[in-house]
Amino acid sequence: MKNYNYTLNIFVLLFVFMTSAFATAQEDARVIEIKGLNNMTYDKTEIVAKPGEKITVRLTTVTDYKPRQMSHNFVLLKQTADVQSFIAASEKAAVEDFIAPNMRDQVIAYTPMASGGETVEVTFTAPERPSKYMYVCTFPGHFFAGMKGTLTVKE
Ligand SMILES: [Cu+2]
Repeated sequence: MKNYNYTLNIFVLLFVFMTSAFATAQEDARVIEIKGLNNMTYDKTEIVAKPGEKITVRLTTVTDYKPRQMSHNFVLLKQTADVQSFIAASEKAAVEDFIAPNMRDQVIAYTPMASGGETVEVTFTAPERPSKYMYVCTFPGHFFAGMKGTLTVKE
């Protein structure tokens, strides 16, 4: 019985530690909710952040189509990114969840693909440099259908 209690205490301590660590990580990031829609757009195409602000983007895909027909992600690009090349390569990278492996250095942050009813998220630090940064969906055809938006960093 003594051993049992000891083990239980360890688990309780571990649980408390993990949940508090998780809560802290979530609390200091501002959550932006975005929906990926059936018509290949985001319902939010403008995000404004302070330099260095911690942001969580939470993307939910709203569609009745099958995952292979309609999924969305959120990919925030660096200003130096070659957008056309990145999109072209990533659309072909289905096995890598549509992020071209050799072009990850062009990305600030990205979520996995979310199919209908799924929610995915990514937490990142906004760039320090005030400017505009593009975010895109790399599911084939979606960028050219207009699935993009702008993160504006300003004081
Ligand atoms: Cu999409």
